[in-house]
Amino acid sequence: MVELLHPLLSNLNPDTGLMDPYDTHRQVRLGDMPNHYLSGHLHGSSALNQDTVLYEVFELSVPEKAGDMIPCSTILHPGLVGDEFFMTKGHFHKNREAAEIYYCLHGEGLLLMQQDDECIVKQMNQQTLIYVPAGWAHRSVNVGSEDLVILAVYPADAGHEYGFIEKSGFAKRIFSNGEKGYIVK
Ligand code: M6P
Ligand code: ZN
Repeated sequence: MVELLHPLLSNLNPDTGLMDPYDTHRQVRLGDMPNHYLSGHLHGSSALNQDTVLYEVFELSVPEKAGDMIPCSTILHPGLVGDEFFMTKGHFHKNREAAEIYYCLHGEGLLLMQQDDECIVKQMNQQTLIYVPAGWAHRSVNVGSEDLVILAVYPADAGHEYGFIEKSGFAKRIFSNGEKGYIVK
């Protein structure tokens, strides 16, 4: 017999990204990303340390089966590792047929999407909606001075595959231009 899920309700604050209630809250720290930034970790007089929280994800738990969808908020804090802006790890979906919807609620960011040799960079500001088609790896980057807050919705059976990106990165990286802007390289 198919077990029906009951409707779920949460309050998602568009400015802070906090969800109430939520089922899971994940904090990703600099120490969790040893291979993602070009400059490595800690150098110079950086105020960062291994425990610095770069981003947080609040999620409602949904059974990981086809047909269901997972709603989550991401709060990507502002900052730099070396001269690269704080970013998410980035991932493919294990299920390459699973797409994803991003809706930016607050802040200024970029969404990198990559498939084979193609890497596309789209700007995200409050109210930007981006459809990430199936098969494209995706990574968010905060290029602003405030938290970047995103609502993402994706198929519950999508799964996250981090290995390829951790090893090979994205074809484009986002650096500070030393003032308030960014450079794509
Ligand atoms: C978005 C969604 C989540 C993802 C999160 C952080 O909220 O895409 O599925 O977990 O960003 O990104 P990552 O998993 O790449 O660290
Ligand atoms: Zn995803």
